[in-house]
Amino acid sequence: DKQRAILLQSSSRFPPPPGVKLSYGTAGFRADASVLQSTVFRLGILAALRSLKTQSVIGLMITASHNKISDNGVKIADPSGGMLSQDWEPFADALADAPDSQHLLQLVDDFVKKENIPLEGVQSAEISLGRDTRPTGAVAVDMGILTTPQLHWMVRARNKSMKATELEYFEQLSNSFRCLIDLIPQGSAVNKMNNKLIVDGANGVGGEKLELLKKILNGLDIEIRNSGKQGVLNEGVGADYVQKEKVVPCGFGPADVGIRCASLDGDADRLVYFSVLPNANNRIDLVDGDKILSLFALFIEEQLNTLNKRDGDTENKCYRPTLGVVQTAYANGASTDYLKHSGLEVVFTKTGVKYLHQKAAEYDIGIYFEANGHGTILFSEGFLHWLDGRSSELALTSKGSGQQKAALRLLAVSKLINQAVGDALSGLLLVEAILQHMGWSIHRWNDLYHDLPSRQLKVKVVDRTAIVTENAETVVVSPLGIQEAINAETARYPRGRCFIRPSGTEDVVRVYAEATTEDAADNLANAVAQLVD
Ligand code: 16G
Ligand code: ZN
Repeated sequence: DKQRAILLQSSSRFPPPPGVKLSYGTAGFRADASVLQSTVFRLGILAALRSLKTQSVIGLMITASHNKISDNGVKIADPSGGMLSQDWEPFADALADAPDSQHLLQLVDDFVKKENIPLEGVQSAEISLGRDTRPTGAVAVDMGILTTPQLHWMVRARNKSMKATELEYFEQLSNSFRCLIDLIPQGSAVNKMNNKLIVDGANGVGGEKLELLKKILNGLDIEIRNSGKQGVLNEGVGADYVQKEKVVPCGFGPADVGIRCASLDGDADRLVYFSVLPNANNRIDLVDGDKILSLFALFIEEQLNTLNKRDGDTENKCYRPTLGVVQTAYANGASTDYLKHSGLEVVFTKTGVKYLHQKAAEYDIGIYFEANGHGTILFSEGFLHWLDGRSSELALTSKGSGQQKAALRLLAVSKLINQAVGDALSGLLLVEAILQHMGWSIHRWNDLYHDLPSRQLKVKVVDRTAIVTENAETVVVSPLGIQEAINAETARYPRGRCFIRPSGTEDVVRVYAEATTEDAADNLANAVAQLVD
């Protein structure tokens, strides 16, 4: 009863703003920061209940990622470090929408009963709280300013009884990066002249953290721009801007032609690379998430092949782990063709990290990326266990062999790459290590395949939920007739591909079109946008 009274009293201090209905979408709750107070308070309650239910540490991250500075958002990290289990999302929606404290209390009471959540006599709830650099993110007791992936990483580490401070995070990244660099075959080091990397920090938390990480890194020449001291978060900078507009971010220009550049988003869970085109009015060659995915897949395949090379006489301890690549409909068709031609298994899910992550977790090694630059590589416990054993064995029987090195590389990748969510900082280090390993420039990497021209549009509609899709958002099933019209339009273009979907983060319907020329992609997108209007 005392707890009930406290809940009633404290929640009445944060009444929901009238007329605002929020839902726990693709990336948690996200809206203009001014309407989020009660939502954040209420999601705090959910986090505590989730912690009690799972008897684990739960994460709460305050960020609106690449969205404008006046927005904010809040989302939960589950014990694994992944996204909140989807079967709790309806409860999150109900909590956020409860009209007053009484209803809120009732909801909590019912849910505690239904889910059988232990409230007393056991371990108390523990929440790790993180925030990005937004001015509206201030909270009393927290883990301080973090990137979103750092918070997810820490939650995961805590629940594995590992140390989980920022220092451990940085050390794990720099040690495993060092390990990959030390394992580079002699003679393939990239020309030192081309070794420089310039990073756009989106005026957010990622640039600040990279400055810290850089201090303990060897073997990388990084210059960081837009690290938040002057410019405005995500304004004319950052991975979302660079990927969508295909121009240089603020602070970059003609002087950077020929240099490898990368861009993070506002909370550093997205990463894209680019190079500035000469004499092209600040246009860039974009190296997006699909190409990062392709680079990772290629490297992993190479290591697996080396590891499993038959060495003649001995009975080989071969273990073919399942390897899967996960994309969404936004993946450029040329990337999918390239991956399939390389013999990889490619599967598709709906847009949103939680869907890709879940799918990737079905493989021993699951690599996922959205074209926008969010992605990571997941390793199954079973495979890592086998790999550990195999690697120790090889250290005894054939130390220094190609096989042993391949095993060590895969182990290092599993430590470097964030197993909880896509992480721009760890992704960046892996890209850099692989480029050095291959001896590749950004141009050689970009030449793996050539993107088909594509166009994205958004259409404002009265009710975007009227559009219902299936098949990883590639087919509209309602309203009837639209898909037939899209098909007819698409058929007019060689290699045409087009789909529409309701956005999960904005009140719009998105249109994506792809074809063999810029004009064709534009025309197809425009024609289909008309159908939606
Ligand atoms: C969110 C998602 C991102 C997705 C984007 C699509 C997470 C952490 N982020 O930013 O994966 O690409 O939404 O936005 O899940 P849209 O639904 O508005 O197109
Ligand atoms: Zn983000």
